[in-house]
Amino acid sequence: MFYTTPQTLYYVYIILCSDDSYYIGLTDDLIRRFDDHLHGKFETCYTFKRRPLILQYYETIPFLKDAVEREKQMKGWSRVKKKALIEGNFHKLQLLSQCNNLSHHKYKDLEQGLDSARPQKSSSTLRLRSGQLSVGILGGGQLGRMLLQAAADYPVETFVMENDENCPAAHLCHHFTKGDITNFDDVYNFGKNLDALTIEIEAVNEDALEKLETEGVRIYPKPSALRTIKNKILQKQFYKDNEIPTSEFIITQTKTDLNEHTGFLPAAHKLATGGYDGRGVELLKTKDDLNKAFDAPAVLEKLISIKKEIAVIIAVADNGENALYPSVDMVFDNRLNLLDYQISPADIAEKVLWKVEAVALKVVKELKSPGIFAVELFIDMDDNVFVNETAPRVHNSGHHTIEANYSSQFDMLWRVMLGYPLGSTEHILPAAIVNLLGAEGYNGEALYEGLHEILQIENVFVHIYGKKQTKPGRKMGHITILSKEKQELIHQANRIKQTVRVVSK
Ligand code: AIR
Repeated sequence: MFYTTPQTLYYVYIILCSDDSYYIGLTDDLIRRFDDHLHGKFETCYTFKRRPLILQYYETIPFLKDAVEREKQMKGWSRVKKKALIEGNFHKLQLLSQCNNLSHHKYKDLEQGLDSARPQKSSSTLRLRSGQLSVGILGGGQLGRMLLQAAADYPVETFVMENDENCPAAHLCHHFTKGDITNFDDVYNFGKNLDALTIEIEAVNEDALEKLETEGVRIYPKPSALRTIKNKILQKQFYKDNEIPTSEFIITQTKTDLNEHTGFLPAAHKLATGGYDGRGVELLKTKDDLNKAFDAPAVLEKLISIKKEIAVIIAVADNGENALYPSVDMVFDNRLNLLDYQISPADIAEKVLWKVEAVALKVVKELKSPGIFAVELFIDMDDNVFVNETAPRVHNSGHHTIEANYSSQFDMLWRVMLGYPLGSTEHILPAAIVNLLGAEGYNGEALYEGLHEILQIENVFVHIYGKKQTKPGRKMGHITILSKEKQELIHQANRIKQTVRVVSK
């Protein structure tokens, strides 16, 4: 019987930095290492600051001792000599070496390209070879769908996991995986061969994300930031610990806990985890509403007399650079507790705007994570600013940016995840959006009424999310209106609300 021991291969490589200098390194996994350089893993290493980097040359060397020797040797070479090696100009190299240092012949493997250096199991090799990073999205709803629409413009291979193969994002990605985003194994297996992962809903398994992060998958937002935000109790505590203004709150574990806090009403009772789109929030105005309270861990937030609700979307790049979108006025449907329509830029005095932006920026800075964040804030009657809540992902309050801003929130997240420069957040035109919610009394296969009529209006854009089933209050789409005139935006928003209906067959 003949046994072979798997041989570890070492790679001595040369990277060209953006300032035209060369960096020489040694690794046993060329692809992963190159990726680490590209995406700033070596924050202290000077190559990171000199991005973008180009892998220029590598040699495959079977023994570590030889590889270390070779690395040392090449590090001592002049720039001209490195260049000759990269260009395969062996005549010049020979002259420069005066024929005494030709070890490159022994290990040269240029003809076969990157393939020859492919570690057996690394699926990222192929992707790098084709110049495409692979990025996964956990969740396949409308936010994932709009993210994928923007991805089509970038060199990226997209992956989506969701438990419904007919979800809004399923048919716009390159690879769909049916799975449970709250399950550790499903999330881990989905993410382990990806370069980067993002979320489009907070209810994902963050333990798996944490493990993936330690294994080198880049996660947007960082699992630590997600953990803080995902749980409303931790989120409120985070604001308090970082002296970020937020409404007063009490933590409750069971429904009966509330009996001790009737003096705190009127308040909003928010489930610690799992709520979104108006679900998981109950307004408790008086003692009589206590039966509506949640019998699970939750926060009871004192109601503020609100003049305005504002949202600010902020993008944060891997290197900490950030970009703020103009703030957005959010108008709520109190009955459904859902966003009714929104206008951007918000109509607020400059000094209040300054406060809003400063507070929103502080939230994002303290979260210490790259990604896209939506900070929702209240302005009270005295122009005090309070953070309501933060979402560590693309958000409903940024949908107008698709048409109204140079770089949309979706475009921006790709720039962040793929390591490109941040885009411009400037407005092209002021905008309003109206959410299309499933009409009361209709459950079943969705039908859209009134689209023909409203599409006759100048600068109106329809976004239907492709959800098969409608139900009362479900977010089924949104419509964007652009106009220089604020009155025109409000007028058209109301017209659209009265004209378009999502019913069922
Ligand atoms: N979403 C996530 N958090 C808040 C919102 N609105 C989006 C995501 C998610 C979808 O809503 O895109 O996948 C779920 O919508 P639905 O109607 O299927 O519950």
